[in-house]
Amino acid sequence: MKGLRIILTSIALAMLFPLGTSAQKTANYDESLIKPYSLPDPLRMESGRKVRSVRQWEKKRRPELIRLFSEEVFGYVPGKPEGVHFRELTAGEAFDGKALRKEIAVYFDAEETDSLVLLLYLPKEAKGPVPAFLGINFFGNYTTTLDPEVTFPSEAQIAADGNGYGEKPRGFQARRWPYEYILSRGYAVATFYCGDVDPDYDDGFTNGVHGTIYKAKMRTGSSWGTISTWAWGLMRAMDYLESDSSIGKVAVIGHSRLGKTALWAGALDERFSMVISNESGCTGAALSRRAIGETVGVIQSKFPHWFCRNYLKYSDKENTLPVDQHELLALVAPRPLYVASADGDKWSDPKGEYLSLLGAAPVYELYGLEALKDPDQPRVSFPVSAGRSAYHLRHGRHDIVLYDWIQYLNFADQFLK
Ligand code: GTR
Repeated sequence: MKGLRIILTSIALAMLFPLGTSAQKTANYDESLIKPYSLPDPLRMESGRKVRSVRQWEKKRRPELIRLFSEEVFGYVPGKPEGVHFRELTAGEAFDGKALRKEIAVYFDAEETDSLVLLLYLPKEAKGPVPAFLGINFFGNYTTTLDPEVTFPSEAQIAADGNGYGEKPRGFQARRWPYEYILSRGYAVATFYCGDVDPDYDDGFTNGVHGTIYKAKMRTGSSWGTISTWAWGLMRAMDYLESDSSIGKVAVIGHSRLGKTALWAGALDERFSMVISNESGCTGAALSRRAIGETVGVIQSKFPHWFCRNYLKYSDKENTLPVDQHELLALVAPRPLYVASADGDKWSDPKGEYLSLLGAAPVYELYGLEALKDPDQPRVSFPVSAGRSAYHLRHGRHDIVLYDWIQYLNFADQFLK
């Protein structure tokens, strides 16, 4: 069955990307080859009417943009299922007694058919609620730290995943999660494995919560792809965090595909007090209409399951998109938003990520807030911020490193404490 689905998907993709389209071409990094484009105005309704007040934005344009991103890009995200509940699985001290560690099962239904496991570290000396960062990890909670007490996946979890869960060594991506430093700055950190919600491969829409909780049979043009599913997982993790009296304001953060996810979750769910995109690139922070580095066509030739099917219409036709990614960023307003790029990560189009942030400025300004306006991209290692928007271009490759976290913490100090 799975084999047949893969063959059918390959045939469908071959029809959508015949030889010579962008799926086969090498990426363009040449700015001079960008075709002229004009960005949709975040403050102009589909009807052509201009948005003139915060009320019009919140009541009309914001919901309209959420509908457009749901319908044409990511697929509709369902609300909170009735039976969501939590259970603490483990609790203890970590990092030489400086932190408390908890592992919490977030069950998606009353019957406990499926769940995600949230790994949460809290500074031990904290008095009162502490602000927290919430982000998904790529390979499992146990790969984010060398803390030996973090539970290794069970045989059943490994089998249900079917995507190499458990193969990476403990602490494999610990460098990306500088827990002790984040805790020392007075923040809690929470993370869960993306595959707990939806394993990251195209299985024809049956694995993850699509199959277990939603019993999906048919995938329509606007059915939720994997990024929407991960964003839904972030909201379920948030359901837990808001129930925990030791947690204050929460920033949602993500790197790369999980940065696209953080933006989409942050756009949809205003319980996230701050949103951070680390090198989210194509269909994350980067403007699609620049079609430079990874494009809408290229990304879907490799990861068709991330998006809704309607998005395929826009492969190599970015100018026909009813939205562009600056409008995804604008959906975060008036909350603090941080976008970061790396100079060696041309695939993510660093300049397009910065221009996108500028494109979101009119919505921040509608709220009477200052926003980044300088048309020149900031230099490497010179973080900039204005009002509630911030940006940096880090030196180095596609990654999330301590330098990035330091900037996020400095920015968060202004808003979350
Ligand atoms: C790449 C993909 C990017 C980015 C990245 C990642 O292969 O082309 O869009 O999401 O993966 O998630 O690391």
